[in-house]
Amino acid sequence: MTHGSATTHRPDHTATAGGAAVPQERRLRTEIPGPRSRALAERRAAVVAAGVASTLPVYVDRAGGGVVVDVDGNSFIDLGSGIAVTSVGNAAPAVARAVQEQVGRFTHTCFMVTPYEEYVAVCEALARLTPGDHDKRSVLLNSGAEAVENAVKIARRATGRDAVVVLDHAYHGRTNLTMAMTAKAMPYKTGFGPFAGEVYRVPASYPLREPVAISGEEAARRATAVIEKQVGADQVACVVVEPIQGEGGFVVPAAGFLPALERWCREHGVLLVADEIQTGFARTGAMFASDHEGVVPDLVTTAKGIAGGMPLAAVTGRAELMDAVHAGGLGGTYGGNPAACAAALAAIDLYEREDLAGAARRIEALVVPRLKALAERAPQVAEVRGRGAMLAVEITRPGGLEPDPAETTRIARACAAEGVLVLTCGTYGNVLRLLPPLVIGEDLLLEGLDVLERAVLAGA
Ligand code: PLZ
Repeated sequence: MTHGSATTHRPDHTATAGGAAVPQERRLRTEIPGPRSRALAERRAAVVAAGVASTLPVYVDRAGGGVVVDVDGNSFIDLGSGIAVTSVGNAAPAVARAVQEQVGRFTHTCFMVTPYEEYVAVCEALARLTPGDHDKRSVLLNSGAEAVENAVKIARRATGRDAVVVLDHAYHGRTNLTMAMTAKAMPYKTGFGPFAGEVYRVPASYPLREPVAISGEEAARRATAVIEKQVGADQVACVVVEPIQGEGGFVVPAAGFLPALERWCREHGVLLVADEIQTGFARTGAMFASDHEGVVPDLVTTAKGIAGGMPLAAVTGRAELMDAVHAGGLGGTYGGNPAACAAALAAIDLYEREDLAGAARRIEALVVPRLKALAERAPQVAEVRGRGAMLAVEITRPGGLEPDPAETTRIARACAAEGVLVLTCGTYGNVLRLLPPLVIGEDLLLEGLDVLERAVLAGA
């Protein structure tokens, strides 16, 4: 079965991986997973820890543009981008070239030992692109969780306060502090405690699941009232929010929720930390999701899309807060690794020069009407939501709000069997999320939607 996808937004980005062309097509050559992937699964079972799970156990040979090709020659339409990472396309030629050039000069010195320009240049780009035109400073790290940990360190040092406030449905990582900040027990926390202290959870804004519709301002008041009663505003170092909740279900808060939280934080000397690790870098149709409502966080955490697939993360914030930390208080052996920085500079150049935020908005304009029409025909689709190329459908038992994770998994598996990679998420495991590379060809994207539609309707 071969479906060519001739038209792409940017054929330039979809053409190569490791120097060879990756045809932009959905192509199934074997059963899924195929024999080579099954053989690798056997080797894996003998040596890889069982706690590391894979959504779609096909082993990857190459990837580029909007497709992932496995070792059996099957080519999948990629609607996941490795969880919102390869937004500029997988192995984007400009990113691959920048990394190759960099690792040929030096692979590592440790910025804390002998510094280099690439780290500085990434911090310059972050100062320019993150919300707000105040003076900013950044620290570079390796993973999203590490960025969140460091944002909390900085917030505590800068305010002299201990308490950290997070929301229901939040996801912030898998390290000890970020597990405490993450809401969902299974699979992230169960059996892994005791957790870090001084982390307090308050209600989020989840419009579909409000018993009675409330405004964003009311939802923010509900949250801040809990903080004031149960924690004390003057004890709080920071409130950490994902502007659109990611792993928790692509939950877009009611309009006004984030600005109201921002105002409350300012009034009480509490830092607002926007965790833009999943939403950042053009994904939602703006450079950062905070931009949609003009929210200017004190600290922003970024990772994922920042470096086109290389491991890099950052905390960027107001100069006076960032610089409240003593010299030597922030760092790590690999933070801001030169190859990752070179990748980030190439990826950031693509976001800006190719207007990938505009590409994300075009994806939204293409996909949302299709999903809304699907919702009319499929009673298990309770809601279509999201922004830009961060879109989702929530799946419930028809006629109500009871989550249906089994139906959600069925749909994702049916898509995979037809050559389309779709991820799930949600506190209740009942959300299908679409995170296509922003450079995906339009034909390929529409073909992916056709497959998704058929998979949903098969259960309607
Ligand atoms: N904050 C908002 O989305 C990572 C997690 C996948 P790391 N999300 C994908 C999984 O099951 O581990 C994420 C995020 C937000 C923080 C993180 C953590 O980023 O780079 O995975 O540490």
